[in-house]
Parts: sequence; C-alpha cells; structure tokens
Amino acid sequence: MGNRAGGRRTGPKCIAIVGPFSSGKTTLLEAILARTGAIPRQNPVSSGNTVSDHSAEARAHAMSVEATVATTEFMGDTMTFIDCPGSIEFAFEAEPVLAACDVAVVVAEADEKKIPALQLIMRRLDELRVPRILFLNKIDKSIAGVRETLKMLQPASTLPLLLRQIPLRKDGAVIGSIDLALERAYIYREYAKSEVAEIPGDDKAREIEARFSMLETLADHDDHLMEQLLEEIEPPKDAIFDDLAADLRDGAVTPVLIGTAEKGNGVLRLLKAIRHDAPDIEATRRRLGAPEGNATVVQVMKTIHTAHGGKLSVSRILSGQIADGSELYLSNGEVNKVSGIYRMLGKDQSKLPSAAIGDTVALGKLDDVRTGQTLTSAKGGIASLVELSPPQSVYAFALRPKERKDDVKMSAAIQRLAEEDPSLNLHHNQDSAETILSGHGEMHLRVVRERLEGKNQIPVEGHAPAVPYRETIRKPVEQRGRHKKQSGGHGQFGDVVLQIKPLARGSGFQFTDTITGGVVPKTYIQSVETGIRDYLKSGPLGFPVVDVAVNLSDGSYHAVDSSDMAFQMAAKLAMKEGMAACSPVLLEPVMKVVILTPSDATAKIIALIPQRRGQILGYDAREGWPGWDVVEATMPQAEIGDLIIELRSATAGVATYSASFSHMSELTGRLADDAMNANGKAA
Ligand SMILES: Nc1nc2c(ncn2[C@@H]2O[C@H](COP(=O)(O)OP(=O)(O)OP(=O)(O)O)[C@@H](O)[C@H]2O)c(=O)[nH]1
Ligand SMILES: [Mg+2]
Repeated sequence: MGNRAGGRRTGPKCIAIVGPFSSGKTTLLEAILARTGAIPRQNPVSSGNTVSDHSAEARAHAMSVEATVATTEFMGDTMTFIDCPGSIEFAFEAEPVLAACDVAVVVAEADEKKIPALQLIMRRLDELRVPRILFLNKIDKSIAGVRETLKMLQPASTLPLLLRQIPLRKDGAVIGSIDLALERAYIYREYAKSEVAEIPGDDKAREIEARFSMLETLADHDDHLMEQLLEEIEPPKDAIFDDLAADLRDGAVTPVLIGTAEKGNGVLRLLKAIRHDAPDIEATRRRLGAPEGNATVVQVMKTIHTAHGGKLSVSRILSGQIADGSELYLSNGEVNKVSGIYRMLGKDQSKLPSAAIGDTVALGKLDDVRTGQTLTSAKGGIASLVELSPPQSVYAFALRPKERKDDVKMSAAIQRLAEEDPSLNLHHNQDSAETILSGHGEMHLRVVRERLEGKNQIPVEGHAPAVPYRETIRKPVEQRGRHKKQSGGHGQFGDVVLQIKPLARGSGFQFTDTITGGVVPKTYIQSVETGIRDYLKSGPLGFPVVDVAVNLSDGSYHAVDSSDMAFQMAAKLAMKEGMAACSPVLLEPVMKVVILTPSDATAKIIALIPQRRGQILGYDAREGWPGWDVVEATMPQAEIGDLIIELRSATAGVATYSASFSHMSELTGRLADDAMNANGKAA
C-alpha cells in the first residue's frame, strides 16, 4: 500500500453520459443539474422541457437526437456533463465527446434486451481507454437482485463490474442503498438528499457478503489488501477508497453505483464518486498524447449553429488558457480568432471572460473549425490529437427542394447541418442527377429533413435513390443501317453493317471493325463508334447498355454526301433496329453484404435474407466479439434500401451492415417491368 495513487483530483472535470437507448441518461442529467442547483427543478423528459436545446425534438421522437452540454458546480468543483444520445443512429455524436472527456458515466438498467447495446458502448470505451462508472438506473423498477443483474450485464464489459452499493428494500420496494465502502445505509428521499441510517440487522449478512466480494476484486490489484483479506484483518477505509479510485483511473475495474434518476436518488453518491475518484485533465492529456509546454491546446467536441446564426465550437481546454479574442491555429496552419467564450447549460449560454485548462466551454465564431479538430495557440498548429472516422452509411434518400428556387438555400442549409453532424453525407449522383443524403438510419435522416423544413423553412421531397440498372442482350444479330437524305444541295449518306453480340458479364463495351478495301473510310469508322457509344447510353429498355460487342463488317460511302454526322446516324439506326432483335434484358446490381448481429438474432437475420432475394454465403462467430456473429450474403441493391430498418428492429437497434458491389445479375418478370415503368416516369 501507499504506492497506489490516492487523493482527490481537483480542477474542472468533463463527464460523458452514455449508455443504451432510453436507459435514463437525459433524466440523470436533469437530476444532476437540479441536485447541484444549476436548474430550479428536475423536469421529466416527457415534458419536453429539459435543459436540452432539442428537448421538444427529443420528445417528438421519444429519444435524444444529439448531445447536450451542461456545466455545473458541485462542492466547489466545476463539472461539465455531456449527455449523449443512446440510439445507434446518433452514436457518432459521442465520438468526439468521449475522446476528450475525463470519465464516462454509463447509464444502464436491468434489461436483457439492451445487453448488446451496452456491449457496443463498453467496447468503444475500451478502445478509447476512457475510465467509466456504471450507473445502474431504474432501481425502483428492478425486481431481480442487483448482484444477479450484474452477472447478467458482466458479459457486456471486459472490465470486472465492481458493485459499490446494494439496494435497501422494504416490503419488496427499494427505499435506499447501502454503501459497501462506507458501510452506511442511506434512505432515499425524492428529489432530496438521502438520510443516513444504520444498516438494518436483517441486511447485515447481505452487506458483509457483497462487501467481501468487492474487496476480493480490489485485492486482485493490491497484494497488501489480499494479504489482509487472507489473514482476516479489517483493511482501513481510506485504503479501500484509494484502491477504488486507483482502479477506476487505471481502467482495472468498472465501479457500479445504483439509483433512480427519475427521483434523483443515488445522484449525490455518483457526484461524490466522480469528485473523488475520476481522473483529471492531466490523465486525459496523457491519454490523448497532448504535447507538453505552455501553449494552449483545445479539442473540439461539438459544433452548434445557434438559432441566431452564431457558430459555437464546444471545446475542452487541454492545456493553457483562452481569453476572448485569442488566436487559435488549426493543424493546417489556418488561424481563427475566438469571439466569445461561453459556459453551456443546454440551450442557455452565459458569457465568460476566459477559460483555462480542464474547462469545457463553447468558443464563438471559429468559422473554419470542425468537430474533432485540435487547435493550439502555437503558430502553425499541431497535428490533430483525434482521428474521427464516421462509419459507412446504412440508409439514404434522394432529396430535392419542393421549389426550385430553394436549390441553393437547401445546399447551404445541409452544409451547416453536416458541419454539426460529421456522420451525415451529401453527394451528387451524376448518373441519376440526384442529390443523395446518407446517414445511419431512418430516424437520423428524418431529423435532418425536419430541420430543413422546420428551422430552415425549406420544404423538401425525399425518395429512395434510383437503383443503377443496366441492360444487355442475349442474342447476336447482324443489322444494316442506311442514312440517306437528298434535300437540295448537299445530301447526307452513311451506310453500315453491324454485327452485335453479347459479351460476358462485366466486359463492358467493345468495338471492332473488319472493313477491307476502304468501303468505309478510316475517319468514318471513328464516327460509327461514336454513334454506337451515344446510342448505348439508353438501350431498348431505357437503361445504359453494357456487355456488348459491335463489329463494323461492311458498308458504303459517297464521295460528296458522306460525313461524320451521317455515319453516326447510320450506326444509331442499325443499333436501334438491331438491339431490339437481340433479346434485351435488364441487369440489376447485386451487392455483397456483411451483417454484424448479436448471435441470438442470427437465425432471424438469416431468415430475412431470402425474403429480400438474397443468398447466404455463410455465417460465423465475429472474431473478438463474444456473443456476436457475422453473416455474409449477396443481395440485390434494390432490396438493401431499407434493410437497416429490419436489421435494427430484429436486434433491439444494434445490428449493422456494410455493402460493396458484387456483380450485375439479370432481372426479368414483374420486378423488371416495375423498374422500367419507374424509369419511364422519371425520364
Ligand atoms: N422507472 C424509472 N424510469 C426512469 C428512470 N430514469 C428514467 N426513466 C424513464 O426512462 C425513459 C427514458 O429516459 P431518458 O432519460 O429519456 O433516457 P435516455 O437514456 O436519455 O434516452 P436516449 O437519450 O433516447 O437514449 C423515460 O420514460 C424516463 O421517464 C428511473 O430511474 N426509473
Ligand atoms: Mg437522452
């Protein structure tokens, strides 16, 4: 003992609140803010009246759709909490937050269905090496014992879950908690501080057992404690507290606290644990590899465009300090001037004269700055400390303003939205002339659309993006094409014989000629190819033609009337008539799809693949992911558009997929007719 780092870390802290969907994160934030006096009372999320700027939006969708930043004071310490959305569709919002926070509070509940979602979060925290406290919420509802609940949740966490409190029950209902380190009972009072009490005699045995199991886990990292336990010596309380803190900071365990966020119960103990045990900015700086020295270094966690048009960059000051007007350099050397420093309380901001190391504040008007970037006062900038890489999009739609005049306005508005949400993609598809918006699910894009129509007042239309169908032929044909016109002076004359034949899938287009004796002069052979290529942009079925070979075998010309144009026309004529006789057929793109799913849903996922005309290539355990599988299949692109909706609903929101082009495949019958009809209408 004595060599383990004890003692409280002082200075401002930044705490991310994460966890599976609907576990009570936003409720917990409200409870914390009410308990610390930052807001007068705790508003339920159902009121749509929480501190979040988007609480009405969240209520409408019954979920948080973006992170809320709120700073408060607790026992003289500044703490900034960032409440992140739980839905996987908005999971990317947490990435830049987790990167620069000191500790994460993972809000969980005793719900088996949410274990995979919890596992996803715990994995991400492992990867980013963020220390975490698990807050086991909704303890008012839980019927199972906490220790059984932890056994159930443990597979989601690579670190041992270390229970620090057990509930105190009366007639089956939870009325308080017993703190295993302090060996004290607390009787809950709604929205108020708990009352300290003696541990009731009936609960003593349970307490001793749970406490011993806590000490055993701590002893895994403390030989001295192990000796004491073996010799049945009571370890001093201070040593236990030091161990708890050190194990959290070292990422050796995940301490578990319990409570009922909705009634504000367990909140004070959580705040005390954060205050006493959570690592501080120095540890976070080390984790990020921030440079030593006096320069100011700032990590951007979120970008907000406020209703009044001002841009705010919510940032963690990793070192140094900032005053209004400070100049900050981006890694590319660009410089931006801070115009306004604000303390955030959800939708409200208050102006600050300055900010210093450890603070989480919003910086005004950093025009060129994006979420995730690292800024510094050192001239020329430093390399970014955080690499944000949004996952592949899984859902898309084509978007256009209802009124053409809004074209430019819409692009500008989407640009702003994409700046706030780096996981949103916008691209223009030249082939279909569509503007395609893509992201992480139906709700993700629905929110974007609502913001375009609401905040930006741009009525828009959205539809499924066009599938890039192609067509080809199944039969060879030889076809003559003669273009002849005699109108006054100069005439027009071109005459060709084309041999059209199908090629193997994926070959594209090939042009050859077997002209001998100059029956078609060289320059006009070129014109014939141009005419054919032009025709192939839209074949007999109305789609671009692929996998065809055309040979120019014969023809004739006229010394005066032949021209480039006339030979192009002749070639097109021959193609038009010839192709129709070649038994044309539609081709649809087929993708290779890789689906990641919790194993208990694998059978369900496999069953839905044939329903979407897919073929299963195989499935296997997902490497390094206990409880997860990988399913590989091929599936027509036309069937993938809304695949994610079905995958998510089969897996309580956690399955995902990636798709890449595999091959083109013939499409006949009703589906082909539908595709052609839709294309006809669009044209
Ligand atoms: N019984 C009970 N219900 C709770 C408790 N905390 C939250 N809830 C309820 O759980 C639901 C979800 O609460 P939120 O706070 O919105 O959950 P969240 O984790 O922020 O949800 P997302 O951000 O959408 O992932 C609401 O209906 C809350 O009233 C609790 O301690 N006990
Ligand atoms: Mg929430």
